[in-house]
Amino acid sequence: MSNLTSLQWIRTEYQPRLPSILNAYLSLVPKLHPQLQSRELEASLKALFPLTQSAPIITFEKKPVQDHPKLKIGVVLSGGQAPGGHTVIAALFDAAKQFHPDSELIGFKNGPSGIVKNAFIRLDNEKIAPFRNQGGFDLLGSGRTKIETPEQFEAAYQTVKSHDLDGLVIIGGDDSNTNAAFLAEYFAKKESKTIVCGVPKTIDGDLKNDFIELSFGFDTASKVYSEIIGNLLIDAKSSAKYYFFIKIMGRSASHLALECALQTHPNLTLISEEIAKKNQNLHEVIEEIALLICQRAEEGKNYGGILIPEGIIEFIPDFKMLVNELNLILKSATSGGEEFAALAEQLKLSYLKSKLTANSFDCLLQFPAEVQKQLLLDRDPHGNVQVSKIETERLFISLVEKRLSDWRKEGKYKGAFSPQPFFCGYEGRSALPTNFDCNYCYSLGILSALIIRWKLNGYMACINNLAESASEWEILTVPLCQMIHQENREGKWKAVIQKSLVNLNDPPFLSFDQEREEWRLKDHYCTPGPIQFSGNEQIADKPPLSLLYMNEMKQLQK
Ligand code: FBP
Repeated sequence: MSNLTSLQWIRTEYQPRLPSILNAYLSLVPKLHPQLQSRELEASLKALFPLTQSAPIITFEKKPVQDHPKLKIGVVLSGGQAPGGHTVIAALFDAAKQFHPDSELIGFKNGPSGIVKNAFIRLDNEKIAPFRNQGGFDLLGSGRTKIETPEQFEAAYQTVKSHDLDGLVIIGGDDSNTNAAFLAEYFAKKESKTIVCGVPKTIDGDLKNDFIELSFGFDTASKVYSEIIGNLLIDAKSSAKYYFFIKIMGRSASHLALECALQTHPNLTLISEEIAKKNQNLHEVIEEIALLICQRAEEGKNYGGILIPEGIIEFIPDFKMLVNELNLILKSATSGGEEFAALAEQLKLSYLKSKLTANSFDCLLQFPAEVQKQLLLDRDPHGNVQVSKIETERLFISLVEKRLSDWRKEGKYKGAFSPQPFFCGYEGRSALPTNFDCNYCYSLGILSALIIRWKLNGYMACINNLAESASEWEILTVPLCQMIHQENREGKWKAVIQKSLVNLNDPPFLSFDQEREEWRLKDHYCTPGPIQFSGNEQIADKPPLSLLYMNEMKQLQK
């Protein structure tokens, strides 16, 4: 018996819209991009990518093509879920079969570790059909293993060789695509026939650069969160007694929080990148929230909504310092004698007092016991704190409560404060993808198949002009190493694809900045409502506002 609901079934039948140029993709052949040229890499990057460094930026043109070869393609879903991953896979399958009916697609299971361990499933129409345009990554599973050691690279090579793959498609974020660039170089060195192609995925929206306008999944996640936030804001106004402290997912960058703010107009939205720029410490951030609550109370409004980006703790200087110091202490404790882990609970704080700087220890002491525990326990495989597990919304509530109670004693605050924490997180990553994400992902899947068909090793599939309707979208493929730069991570230089943070000079932030004063005391709440899949195209196919604002700027610059 099927587990699909009626809506899910209907979505499996959705026919994604394609950029006009992709309608005839069987007659497309690569050509040098007429305007964009690869930049010359700096010496240290040239040394890392001797074989793939000078690849040009490519687009496609229509030309008669006699026939196409049979293709064997491997695909992997890497990192956090993002709505649309299954649609990329469905498109890859459809295009490979269109190129040649005997083409094959295999899926590596549970992320990049599936490539290393050669854990895979064969994908056919029957397996893919119920996953068309569905959320989540459950067709293959996902994982965060990085292919880093020489043994892992060799194992990956042996895997693709054993399957005689023409191409390997890595659907992932900045780290996974950095990995894809290195795998492409490794396979080239081995003179492997397998070419590697990247697809830009992450709800966080931070895989963005001169060539990538947006990663897939951002649109759906922001719409899922905006629906919830809009509802909460109207609830706050209706009962007039709650303050919702809403944490918005996004490991580092605040793109999702900013998009949701533009969609719903909460009373206050913290933007991590702005906090870092102003060098605001935790005390100042808490003061800003408490002041808002105080001013609203003076107008008789003891309710409201505040958005907090998930990654904020890494942008508030004193908080960041504490987290960095804890990361170092806990890392050495686990790789060394597991000193810290072995300590009895009641001794842990005094141990930390002896190791942390005085400022960091004071910072830790301000936090509720539960948040202290979260900061101390959970580390990701790279030894860093897992920001999605820190309940910043509760932490902020508790610190704001303290500040308001001090002000109450001083006679500065007379309101009622009844806070409610809320986390907009995992539910956004596996929702049914919007039409925008379905159209975008199907186009990305077809472009990836073209990249493999024409043996373009080490390329990222890029679709641009996304603010316009799908038929107007443009396609190009860019060498992954063009997106890589050297970054200082914990004192060591690493070649990585840069995470794109919110740019405070770009139109999405500027228009938020222009309007936010109005949203503080007056209630300009908006309810975007649930995602629409049909009906008025202005609603059902609407791209994210951030994209529309960026596009307005580009149009003006033309
Ligand atoms: P990706 O960058 O891999 O797409 O993942 C993003 C994300 O959803 C973040 O927003 C969040 O902080 C993190 O994953 C949560 O990771 P986990 O699934 O390991 O809890």
